[in-house]
Amino acid sequence: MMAPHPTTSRTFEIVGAPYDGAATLGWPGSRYAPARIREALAWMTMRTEGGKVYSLDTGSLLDAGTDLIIDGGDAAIVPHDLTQTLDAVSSAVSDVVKRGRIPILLGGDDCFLFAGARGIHDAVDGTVGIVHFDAHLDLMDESERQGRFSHSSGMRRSLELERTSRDHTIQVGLRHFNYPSSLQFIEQDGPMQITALDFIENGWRSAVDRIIERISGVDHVFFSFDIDAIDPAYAPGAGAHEPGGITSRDAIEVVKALAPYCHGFAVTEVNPLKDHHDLTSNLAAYLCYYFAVFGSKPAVS
Ligand SMILES: [Mn+2]
Repeated sequence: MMAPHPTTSRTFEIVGAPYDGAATLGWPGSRYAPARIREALAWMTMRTEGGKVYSLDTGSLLDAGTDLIIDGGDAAIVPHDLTQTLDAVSSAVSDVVKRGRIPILLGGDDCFLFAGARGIHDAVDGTVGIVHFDAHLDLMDESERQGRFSHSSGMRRSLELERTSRDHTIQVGLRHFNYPSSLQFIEQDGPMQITALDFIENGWRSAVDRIIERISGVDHVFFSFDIDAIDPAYAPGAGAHEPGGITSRDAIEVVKALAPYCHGFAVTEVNPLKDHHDLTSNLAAYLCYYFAVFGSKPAVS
């Protein structure tokens, strides 16, 4: 796989999207997540000394200078207008990419799967693949209740972007039940899938291998993580509770392994109103921090 950038180290920039107006099913509350995740992230970044952090997982010092993660603030969301909000978030993500940085998008509900994918897509030439962790398909086309843009249609809308490569796109963590019409779409035009059951039976290493194989050859990779991919026992602060998900350790290992291949990251649907003692915001912050620390050097082919 091509090294994503000519530089040897990469800088990450946070884009906050404190908006949950597209959570037309499930619970609202993810508008409060960016602030909580930032607060939790400060607990992690304080351990940097001389531009390094001691990784207990690897037993080594890793680069984590003060410029590893820059907080670019919140996108100029327009709470009463979903279209303007999606445009503002896509534009903020595009601006980060054009500055040569890797966006870390903090939702907000999962409508930002699409806004994030479009932001990267519109800022780069070449093909874009999407790694989408979620309990849900997000393949809704259009419905009377949810319209065309919502937290249930982000993958469907992302696949419609001109240079999104379905063949380099994969959904992971799926479980339970969905509409029969979704199966029809998946069989005809859908991305590859690793269900939560498959992930748990075969382990995170198998999932990582299959994801890397899937994204090999694409020019840019957007990694979007709906927190409900993780079991509610580990991540109770979500937009819906879907038991039978992956563990927090699984999620961390996947993020560590995939980060060097990715050109953007998003964590969506963290819901402080359903959380217990910020467990989920804290986990989301760790996913962002692992993404930056382990993704600070691009993958080399
Ligand atoms: Mn979901």
